[in-house]
Amino acid sequence: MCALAHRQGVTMPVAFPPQFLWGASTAPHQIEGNNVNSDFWANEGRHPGMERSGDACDSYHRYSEDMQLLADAGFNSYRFGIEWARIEPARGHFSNAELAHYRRMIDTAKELGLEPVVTLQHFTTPRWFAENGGWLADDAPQLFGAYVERVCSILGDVNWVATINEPNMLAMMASMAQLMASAEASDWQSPTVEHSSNGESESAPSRPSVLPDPDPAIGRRLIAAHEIARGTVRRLTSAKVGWTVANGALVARPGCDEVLDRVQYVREDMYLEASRADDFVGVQSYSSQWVGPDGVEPHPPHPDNTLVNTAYRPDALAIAVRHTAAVTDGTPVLVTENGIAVTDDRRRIAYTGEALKGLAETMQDGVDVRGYLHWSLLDNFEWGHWEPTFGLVAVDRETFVRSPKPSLQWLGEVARTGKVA
Ligand code: IFM
Repeated sequence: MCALAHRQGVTMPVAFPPQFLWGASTAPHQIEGNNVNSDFWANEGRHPGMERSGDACDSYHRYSEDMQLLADAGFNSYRFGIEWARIEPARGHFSNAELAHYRRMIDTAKELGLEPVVTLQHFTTPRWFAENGGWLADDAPQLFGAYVERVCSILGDVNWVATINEPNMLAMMASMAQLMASAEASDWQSPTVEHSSNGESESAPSRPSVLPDPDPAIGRRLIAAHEIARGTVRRLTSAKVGWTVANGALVARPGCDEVLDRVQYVREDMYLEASRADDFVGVQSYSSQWVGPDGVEPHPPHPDNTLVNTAYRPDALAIAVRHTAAVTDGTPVLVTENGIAVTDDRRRIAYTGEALKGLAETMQDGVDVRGYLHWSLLDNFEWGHWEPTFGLVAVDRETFVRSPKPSLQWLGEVARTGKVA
């Protein structure tokens, strides 16, 4: 698979291959609404500054409208998640009605010509699982495995399954939860909103440092859970199976290579190494950060910073893809998230165009990239905040009316033609 055709020494224009997956990604808790049996729902509103998900985008009921928008614009894929807290709202009690709901979503995607990329766990777990000790409980991998086994009953003809979304962020969220618990009255710190800014966000307060490292003990537990789930998906379906890893596109300052290696191992590489035996690895990248003598440096304040206080770095995707390919020893890459939280949609188009050109260059250099799924289809619940808008489509949170932004048509055109203008 190569993005660039070479004929008799002549370089043809950059183009993505015809079978390339073009889509957008979502996560159940962020768009469905009323995920009342989940651990995140139970904690919403507990901290000053933390907003509730509530009805979210009501995609639980409006998923076909959402998928239709994608299909009409020219995309051929949709990544969405199955919510464990709905499938197994009480330990050992599995809901056939909810399994049927997600099966209808798979059918709808297929009918519309959208290849479903299905995530089995995206940050949230059932409340009972959290009360059982969460991912650190001895039986956590087996409990996840039991859920995955049930879900496989509806995945027979699904070709792409991601077991766990951003296990490294999940493990980092556990470190953050400990910090938050020791400062109960402190302002809510979303795991996906960086601390420092003077960019677009006026409501995000300045905070002193970068996000904490993921807890490696939880990381090892998640790897065990992933391996059980991978085996189950392979046994019961014919899907390609992998997981999706958050990639900070970290770059060493001169003389700081050893610090980078140390930091990158605990933040990313232990999870990427676990992808070596997978059928694909999901790359999720938004921005890039320097690593100096003291570790990861905060995003520098800059007027171009995004609504989640990250630097405007469309080159991050190519850095992330190259690093992932190197650490996984060539596991096929699916870009499962890339995007930008901005109010000005022209900046989303500019950012995505640059990111895609960088992605094409990685493919010219031989990286096996199978698709690009933009984060996100809809403006959605950004883990305690509604202000950061990542969507190709705006959503009125009172009426749930969807309003496509110009970026939806623009990226749909890229999908249809395989070319970035
Ligand atoms: O919204 C999140 C998503 O849930 C996981 N990856 C990063 C996104 C943007 O912050």
